[in-house]
Amino acid sequence: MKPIACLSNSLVLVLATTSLALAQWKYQPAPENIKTREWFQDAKFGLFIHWGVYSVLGDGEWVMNQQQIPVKTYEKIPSFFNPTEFDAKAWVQMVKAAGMKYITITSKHHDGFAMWDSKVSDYNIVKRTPYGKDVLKMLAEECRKEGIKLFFYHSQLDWHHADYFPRGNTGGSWTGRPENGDMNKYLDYMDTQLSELLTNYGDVAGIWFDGMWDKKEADWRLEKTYKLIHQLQPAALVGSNHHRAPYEGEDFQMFEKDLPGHNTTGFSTEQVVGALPKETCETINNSWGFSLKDDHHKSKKVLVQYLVKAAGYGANFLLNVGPMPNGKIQPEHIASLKEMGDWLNVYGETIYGTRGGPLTARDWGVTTQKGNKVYIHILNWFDESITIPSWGKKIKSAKMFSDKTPLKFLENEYGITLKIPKAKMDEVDTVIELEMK
Ligand code: FHN
Repeated sequence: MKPIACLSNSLVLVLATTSLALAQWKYQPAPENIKTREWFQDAKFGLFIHWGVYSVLGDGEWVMNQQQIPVKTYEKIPSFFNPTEFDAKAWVQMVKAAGMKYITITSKHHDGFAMWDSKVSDYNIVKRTPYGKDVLKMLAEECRKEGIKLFFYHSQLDWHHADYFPRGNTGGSWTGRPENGDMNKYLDYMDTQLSELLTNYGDVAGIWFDGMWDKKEADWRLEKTYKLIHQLQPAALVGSNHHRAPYEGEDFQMFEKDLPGHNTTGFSTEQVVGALPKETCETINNSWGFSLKDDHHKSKKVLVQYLVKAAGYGANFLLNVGPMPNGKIQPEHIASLKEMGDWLNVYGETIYGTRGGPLTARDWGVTTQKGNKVYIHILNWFDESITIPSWGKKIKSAKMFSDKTPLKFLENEYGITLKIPKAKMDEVDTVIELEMK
C-alpha cells in the first residue's frame, strides 16, 4: 500500500513487499468521517494516557524490553495490578478542567496486555488482575456522558503473542517465545481485538496505531485492518505512528515529540500531507508510562507554548500522562493540566476552532486564524515593537486579545509593525488579535 505523499527510495523497497492489489486500493472517507476530521481539527487539545500493568514497576511502558523480562516472568505482574483508586469520573473531570476535548488511551501497549475484557485472550485486565474490572468500559461510559471523545491507542507490535513472528527489532529471544509463529494468525487476532473495541464501547473517535516501525518490511495487512475499522465505525479516524507519511486509509497524520515537518527526535517524518488533520504528541514529564523517578515535569510555559505552536502549525496537541498503578494521576500532572485549562479559559478562542495562520512559524512565535480574525501569538520577543511580514490583506483593527486594549500598527512595504506596551507583554504568550478587512 502506498503512502499518500511521494516515496523515498528506501520506502519503495519496503513497499515492494506488499501486493499490487493493496497498492490499488483508493480510500474514500465516509461523510461522517469527514465530519469527525472537522471536529478533530477544531478540538485542538487531547489527553494521551499510557496505562498498563507495567505501571506496577514504575519504570515506564518499555520496562519489559528494557529489563529483558521473559513472558513467563512478566505474566506475574498483572496479579499485582489493583488500581482501586481508579475513578473514571475524576479523570474525565480533570480532562474537562484542562480544556481538553478528547482522550486517547492505550488499549494494548507493546507488552500485549489488554486493558479491556477481551474475549479472544485472557491476557487482560478482567481475567488476570485482582481488580477484575474493564477500565476502558468505565472510561468510555463516562466520556460519553460528559461529551469527551475517546480514541484507542493500539500497539501492532506485541512482545507477548507467540505468533508475532518473525520478530522485529524489539522483544527478542529473551522473551522465551517459540522460534516460529504465523504473523497472519497474529493479525487475525489483532483484527478481532480491534473489532471488540469497535463494537462494545460505543462510538469510538478513532484508532491510534503504533509499532509498525518494529518490523518495517512486514506486510501488516493494513488494507484489511483499515477497511474493517472504517466498516465497523465509519466516523472513527485511523492514524498510525509508523513515523512515515500517511498510508491510504488513514485519516490524520501524527508526529511524536516534534511539530509537523520537524524530526529532531527521529520519531516522525518531515513529510507533511497538507490535506489531512495533524496531531503531535508529547509527554508531560519525560515518560509515557508511569515512571517513579521521573521528575522532569514540564512547566506551564513549555506546555502552553507547545499547544500554541501546534495550533500555529494547524495541529492538535496530545499531551500524555502515565497514571500510577493505584489508578490515580500524579498530583503534579493534575496541577499542570489545570494551569493549561485556566490559560485556555482566557485564550481558548485563539486556539479552538482555528486553523494554522497566514504566516508559517517564526522564531518569535506563530499565528492562528478563524474567520476574519488572525491571532498573533508572540512566544519569544520582548521589544515594544515587532515587524512581521504582511500576507496581502489589510488590517481593520489590532488589539491585545486579553483586555482588548487597542494597539497602534503600521502597514507598509516592510510589513506590519505592531506596538505593544511593555506592561501588556506576557512571558508565556502575548496574544494580539487582528481583525482583517
Ligand atoms: O514505543 C512507543 C512509546 O512507548 C510510546 O507509546 C510512544 C507514543 O507516541 N510511541 C512509541 C514510539 O514511537
